[in-house]
Parts: sequence; C-alpha cells; structure tokens
Amino acid sequence: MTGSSPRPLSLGVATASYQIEGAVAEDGRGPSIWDTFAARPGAVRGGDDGTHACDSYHRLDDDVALVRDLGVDAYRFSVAWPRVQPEGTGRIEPRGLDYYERLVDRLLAEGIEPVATLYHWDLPQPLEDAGGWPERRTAEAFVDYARAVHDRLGDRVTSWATHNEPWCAAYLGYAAGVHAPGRQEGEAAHRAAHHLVLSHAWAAEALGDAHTGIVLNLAPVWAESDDPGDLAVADGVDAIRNRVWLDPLVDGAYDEGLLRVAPVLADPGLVRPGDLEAARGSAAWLGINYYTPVRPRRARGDAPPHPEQGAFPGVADLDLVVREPRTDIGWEVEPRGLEELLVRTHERTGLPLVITENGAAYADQVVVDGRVEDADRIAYVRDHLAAVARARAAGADVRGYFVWTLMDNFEWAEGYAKTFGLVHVDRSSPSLTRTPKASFHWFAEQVAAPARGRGAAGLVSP
Ligand code: IFM
Repeated sequence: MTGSSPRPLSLGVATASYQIEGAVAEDGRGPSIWDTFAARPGAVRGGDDGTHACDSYHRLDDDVALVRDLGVDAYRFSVAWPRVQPEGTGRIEPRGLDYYERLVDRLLAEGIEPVATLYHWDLPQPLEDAGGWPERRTAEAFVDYARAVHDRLGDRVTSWATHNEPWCAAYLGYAAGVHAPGRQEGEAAHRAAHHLVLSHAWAAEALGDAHTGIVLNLAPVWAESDDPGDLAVADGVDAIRNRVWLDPLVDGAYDEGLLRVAPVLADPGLVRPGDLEAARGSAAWLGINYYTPVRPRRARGDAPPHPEQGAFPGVADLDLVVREPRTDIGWEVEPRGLEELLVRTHERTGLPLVITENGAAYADQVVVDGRVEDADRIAYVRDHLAAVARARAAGADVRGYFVWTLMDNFEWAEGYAKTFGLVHVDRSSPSLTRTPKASFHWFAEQVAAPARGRGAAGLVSP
C-alpha cells in the first residue's frame, strides 16, 4: 500500500458535527442553517433532521472507543460553529469548546491523531440572516471563530482544515438550493465561493499554524465526448467544481474560463485588492474528498434530472451523465477517477495531499446475529485504496486516507436514508445501538497489516 513514497499512509475515519452530534439545543448551542433548512417541509427526505443524529454529543467516550477499536492513526471531526459562537459573532460559549477539548484529549489518550475541520456547513443562523456567505462580513466572522477554536485546541491539534467542500456550501446551498440555506441565486453562489476562499486564507493567516489546509471535493471532469459543445460545458463545470478553488490557492487568480461563467468574480467590489494575493499559497495541505467522477455533456433533452444540475450557475444547457455501477445514493463507482485526481492535483499544486473522505452508501444492512454484511462497501474501499497506492507509486505525495464515515449518520438532504458508515446505528429504537459492520473489521485488518507500518505522527507535518 505504500508505493514508492517513503512514508506510510496514515489511515483514518471521518465524521462531521451536525451529522453525528445531536444535542442541538444543549450547552448554549445556537441554531444553524441546517436546523432551519431541515425544518422546511420537503427540504430533507423523510422530514429528518439532526436534532438527535447519532447522539454523539452524549456518547463521546463510546464513539472514541469505536475509533480506538478500529486501530486507525487519525480521526477527522468538525467543530460546530454554533456551539462555540451561538450568535456567529462576539460571545464565545466555553461549554462548546469544552466538548471538543474532551474529544481531543480522549483521542490523544488513545494515541489517535485529531484532525479538525472548522467549518462543515453548520453556519450560525444569525449570520445567514445577515446575508450568509455571499456577504464579506461572514468571512470576517469566520476568522474570529477560527481563532477562538485554535486558541483552545492549537496546542494539541496539529492538523487543521478550514473548510469542508466549499463547493457544496456555495453551490449546493446558494445555487441549486438542495443544501442549507436552500437559496437558488446563481450569482450569490459565486459570491459565496469567493468569501469561502477568502475566509480560508484569512483564517490560515490568523492561526499562524503551518498545518492549516482546506478540504475540497475536487472531481475529475470527463466530457462525454470530444464534441465542442460537450467540451465547452465540461470546461464550465471544471471551472466551478475545481478551478474556482485551486486557481486562487495556487496562482492567486481566477482564470478566463471561470470568469466566462462567473463574471461577478471580476467585480472589484467583490474581489478586492489583496484578496487573491492573500489566497495564493495559503493552504499548507489539501484534503481531497472523492466519491465519483463528473461526466458533463451539452443537454440533449433526454437525460434524467440530476440533483447537482443547478449547482453550476452560468453553465447553460448542461446534462450530468451517471454511468453504472452506482452506489445506493446514485453515484458512479470509478476508482480510476481518484488515481487521476491525485496525480493531477499533485502536479498542479505540489502540496501534501490527504484523502479526507472516501466511502460508499449501500443499503440493506441488517444486523443478523450481531453481524452486518456489507461486502459492497469493502470492495469500494479496497478498490479506492488500490487507486491511492497507484497514485503514490506514480509520485503523488499522498499522506493519508480517511474513510467516510465512522457510523451511519444524517446524510444531509437524504436524511438517514443513505448509510455510509463502517458502524451500523440502529435508528429503530432510542438506544441508537452501534454495531460494527463487516467493513469495520476488514478496515481494522488493513490498518493493522504489518506491511503498512504506522501512519506518521503529524499527518501533514513536513
Ligand atoms: O456526508 C457527506 C459529508 O458530509 C461531506 N462529503 C460527502 C459525504 C457523503 O455525501
């Protein structure tokens, strides 16, 4: 699994605050945009929400014990901004920070490296009420929040990510409207994208921590054919999915192809002097969340609707094609996409790379005699780990691989219907009993394999 890279690949498992914690009104936590969005009729499948989620807020010790039993090197979690700053600005709620401090200390006591993400989509509602990410003041507020978390945990957490998948926060949230806050305003989504990049850059600077990166759901964008129409829409999709993040981070610029679909990014009222310079070089490492490739083509009027169709504002006449085989959430399984993405991103950025999420939703996991069989998930992770090994052998500087996710949880607009976990959570009773699936035991064996070596302490240290 190590390829030609000198250091062993760190193996881990990832979660996010709103998806697992529950306890939404406890210890002073304020409302987030996901509380509000999930309460909107029809926004989330089955009317589900994160009120209880996996109740991880109350089961911290049990859940850390699961991570320990998995044997992994690292655990990636996110901090809920509304727990730390219930109003989004100003007053800090120490009980919120206490929770994450307990989590970090428990992990460290078990020899597990904590990897913290500052923003995994739970924006404090008061900030959205004031305009949300399309407004510059949200980026300013993020820096204060980031500093407060880092002041408390920076002596123990050495791997930090500012944002998780800002493409989703900007374009699913403000253009497609299928994620919180559920707005369908294309230009606002581009404005949000700029402020997410900027807030990352400012926070990385404020933290003064050499280990601050950002997690992007970059995707290989494969036009369905070489037809100029297909290539043109694919370029627009690539601009919004990949280049709007990588270009400012690497070059301190937005390119022409992006400006064609997002002319607002040339507006000096939005992109102010110094913004792009601040972005350039601001990521010490890149997290990549990979699930599936994107296959655009010019619309022919016969494609089934795709939930992300509206997430590429400015790209006209777009179809998104999904090939077989697919997981239960409808995403094509294609490990070669991960290999290509890692090699290309390595060449493009030269940064240390971590696969901060990869995994699969599969259905029908029932507990029989204490076992949950999920051979399809094992095959998915096995084949993607093989792709990582090939990318490393080709020279990509990949430091870590995190399975999404530790346990079945609140899958955003899909509610609890789509399950990605290595651990089954019984939602049929309030006990929320956790049962490790076959994939959990299989992954534990991969982690323990003597040939692997142990992941280096300090996932992204030089
Ligand atoms: O559950 C999400 C996670 O929050 C972000 N990345 C994709 C996962 C699966 O949809």
